[in-house]
Amino acid sequence: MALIDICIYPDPVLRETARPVTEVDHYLRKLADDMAETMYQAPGIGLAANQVGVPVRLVVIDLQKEDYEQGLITLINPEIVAAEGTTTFEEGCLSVPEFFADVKRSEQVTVRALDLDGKPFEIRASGLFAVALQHEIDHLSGRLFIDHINPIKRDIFKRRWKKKLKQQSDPDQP
Ligand code: K1U
Ligand code: ZN
Repeated sequence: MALIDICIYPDPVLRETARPVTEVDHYLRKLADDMAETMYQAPGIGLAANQVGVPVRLVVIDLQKEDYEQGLITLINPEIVAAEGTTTFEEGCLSVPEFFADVKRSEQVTVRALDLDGKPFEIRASGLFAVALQHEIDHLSGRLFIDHINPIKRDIFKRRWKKKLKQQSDPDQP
């Protein structure tokens, strides 16, 4: 297994629509393994392939540390096939480090996907599991959690982010 660099906002790959997986082969399994290791090391509870610079429809999630029964789950070509209710959760993103904001999403979702053997499966999730699934599936459409926050907060975020990036590239600037 190997660690992969996580792409940071505003990297354009984060805005790409990921292409569907057509073959579950050795390369895809290796990418899923490396993504899981990268997610654990970050640490995070999920990771989408766009975030490691590969725009394909592949997601890993592990919520065991958050007291969920659900351990590592790999989802290939995931699709939300049903959604119910609404919930608000303070989200973060490994591609937007150190920024957190409340996001309103569906409270329960049913997701259909393929596993690493290419076999279809369906999961019904609620709470943080449902939030994480929606957050990761959004990544595959080039959508970030900051796209869901109110426009005033988003403008403040964008201004602060620009300043932070400028400071990182030229630490002597005031
Ligand atoms: O996609 C990502 O960037 C991963 C992201 C997933 C996520 C977090 C919170 C709500 C929805 C989706 C993260 O894992 S950010 C890190 C984080 O929230 C966390 C890290 C360790 C333990 C618990 C949470
Ligand atoms: Zn994210």
